[in-house]
Amino acid sequence: MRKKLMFSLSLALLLVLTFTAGSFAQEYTINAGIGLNDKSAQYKSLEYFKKLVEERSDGAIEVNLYHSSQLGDDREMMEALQMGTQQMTCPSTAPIAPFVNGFKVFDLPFLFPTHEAADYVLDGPVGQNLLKQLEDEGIVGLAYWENGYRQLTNSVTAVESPEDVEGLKIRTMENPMHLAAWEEMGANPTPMAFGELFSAMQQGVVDGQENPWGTIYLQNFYEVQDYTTNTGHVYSPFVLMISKQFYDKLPTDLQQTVKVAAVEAKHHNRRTNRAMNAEYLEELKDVMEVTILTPEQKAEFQEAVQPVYDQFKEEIGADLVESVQQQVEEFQAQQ
Ligand code: KDG
Repeated sequence: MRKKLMFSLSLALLLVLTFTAGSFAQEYTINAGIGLNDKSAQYKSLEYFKKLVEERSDGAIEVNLYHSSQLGDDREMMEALQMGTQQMTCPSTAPIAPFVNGFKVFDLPFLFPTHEAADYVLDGPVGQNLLKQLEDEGIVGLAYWENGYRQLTNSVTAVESPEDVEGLKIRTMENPMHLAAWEEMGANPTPMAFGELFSAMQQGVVDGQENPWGTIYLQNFYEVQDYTTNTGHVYSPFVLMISKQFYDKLPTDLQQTVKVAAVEAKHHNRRTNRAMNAEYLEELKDVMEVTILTPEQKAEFQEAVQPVYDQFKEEIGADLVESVQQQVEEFQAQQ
């Protein structure tokens, strides 16, 4: 009798344990999509994020990764986050500007002199305040990751000065300041989603584009572009973001798990991305004609795009532009 009771109790315990474990397993699914491919630093850091979140949530959160615009372009994915049909994405700040106007500030040309100055501003009050503003749009901004300094490529000519850019058809991200900067240099810019870019270059719809070295190499742009120049005309941050609808449904401890992992993966991302950009510039020297500008030549580009500041200062908000510039100066002074 006693044996029978013990057996029934053990069975009941087993059932309870199985049920509880089952109910914790994979309760939430994060589908995360990006435009770059699975060799990018962005994807590698998402893999790192996935590992952290799945381990620390004991499998309660499953993270599925989609690269190469499989879930859509940056704008479409942000809209999906708003609707709650996709949970996570990581666009450049440029296509975020139509959602939160203040994000325009980071795409001003030659704003950040160094990676570290960018980190200082993005991780500081101005950057964090802009992330917060995404919440009114149904999106939670988790952390700034890094796309990096953008460099020009084209299939027509070696570019050493803004005059060489004259008349080139350049694809830009969907952002008015990127368009304006290339117009100031005399190019013929056209906005386009990232997923359409390779074939547009292949078919000669555009002559060139601009992206960090890692992207130029890993997306095989050198197959359809002969020339590249280290214009470094803009530092492009990424924002790792999650659907507010989804995030609000997570219990507080799991929200914390996601948030902490996003920030840890930010460090992984900045480190990996910087190493990759340096490494792939060297690789590109074997497959493209690489022009490295002297500081004087670079200054000519900087001067050519200066009117963009006056053109957009009011639209962005003069206070915001000035506070970013002040913080950059503050950082430089501490060095
Ligand atoms: O995954 C990020 C891409 O979708 C995109 O933001 C990359 O810099 C980019 C571009 O040129 O569109």
